[in-house]
Amino acid sequence: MSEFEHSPQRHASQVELVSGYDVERVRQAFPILAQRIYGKPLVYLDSAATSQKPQAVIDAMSRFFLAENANVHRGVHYLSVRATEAYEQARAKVQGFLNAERVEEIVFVRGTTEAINLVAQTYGKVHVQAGDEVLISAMEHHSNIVPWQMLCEQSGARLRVAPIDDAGELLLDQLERLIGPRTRLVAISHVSNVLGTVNPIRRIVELAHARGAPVLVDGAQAAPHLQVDVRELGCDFYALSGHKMYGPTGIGALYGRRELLEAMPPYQGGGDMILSVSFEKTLYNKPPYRFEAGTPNMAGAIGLGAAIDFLGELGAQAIAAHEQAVLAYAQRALATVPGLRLIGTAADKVGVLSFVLDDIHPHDIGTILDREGVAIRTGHHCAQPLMQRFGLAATARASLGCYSSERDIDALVAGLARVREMFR
Ligand code: C6P
Repeated sequence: MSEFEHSPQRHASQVELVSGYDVERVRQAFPILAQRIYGKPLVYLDSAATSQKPQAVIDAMSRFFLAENANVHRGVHYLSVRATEAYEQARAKVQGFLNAERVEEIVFVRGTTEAINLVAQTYGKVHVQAGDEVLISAMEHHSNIVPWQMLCEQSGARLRVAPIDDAGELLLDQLERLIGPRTRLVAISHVSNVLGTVNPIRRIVELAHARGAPVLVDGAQAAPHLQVDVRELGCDFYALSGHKMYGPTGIGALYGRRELLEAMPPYQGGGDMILSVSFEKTLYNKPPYRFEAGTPNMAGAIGLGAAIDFLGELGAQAIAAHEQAVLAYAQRALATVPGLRLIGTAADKVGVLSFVLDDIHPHDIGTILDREGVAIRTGHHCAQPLMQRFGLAATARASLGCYSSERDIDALVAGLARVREMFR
């Protein structure tokens, strides 16, 4: 037992009883988790930065390179046709995952960052003029701030910011007041990467649509944890990253409502985004190809498709129930650590636990935990304005995935005891 009240034994196996979810079996699907770090079992609590990859995703990608690799949409030969089918099948899997109405509404991109930049530089360029406004929130990741700042600088528009309270919840009445006749777009995270807060997207969409403003949702941190249904949310754009949802890096998706995508100019110029090119005039391809210039990340898309299959096999609800149980266990356990303050205590949140511990620098916490085999992220988490809102330069952040267990939390709490010992 650690120096704290927290007793690992007392809570053991509660999670399994709550959700009937076999986390040990889930862990076996992730070969990387079996290794030891500095002679200690790896405790991976950094899934919000990037998730680990199940064998099924690794296999799907190597199968592609071993047996299917060829350029897509370009060749008449067997492999090219096969690669094209696999790539387009992956698009259909993303469509199913998001419950989008049409497969043409899914654009493959590098990740959430590129998806948001794409919307800012296409939809935004057309619709946002001098004097207009783009509304974001105080809890956004830099990826959902900087592209809008750039657009505002280019267009002379104004960036407005909806505030949050001390728990890390959006102040909806203030957000509502900030949506005015000049609001051309509301861009908001579904889930905060620092606080774990789940934002009430449906309600925000209602408020924005009532004033004629479309809504882009940054779904980077929601897609791995929640059942996402873009039609139920009613949003106009939804961005996600493959690597945070057990897929590979370098691939992500932008959902855009068909009418909006069809009216948007291209993002980048090059191969595959055209119907015809002459030196006098180029005719652009239809969505989604209009937005996918150049040879795409084919293996990445196929890996993302395999990740979606993996998530589907586990079941979004089962994953959410499991992660909520581990989150509750972690909240109880961390409450026993003297001097620890959680940042982000929203009623509706996912398994992201940001904290500060006395006046110990988060980097020191991260470094000491690392030697115990415990991987967390420390720093500003690419959300500097949010850090400023809480008067902090940095936090330590432990984040959960479908493979996280009570044992990981026990190791974290034991590691924090070690941190405190070293700073006594
Ligand atoms: N957050 C984190 O440790 P990319 O890098 O494009 O895959 O995702 C960007 C991004 C956008 N929005 C949110 C809410 C995010 O959390 C992230 C990535 C990681 O929190 C890396 S900074």
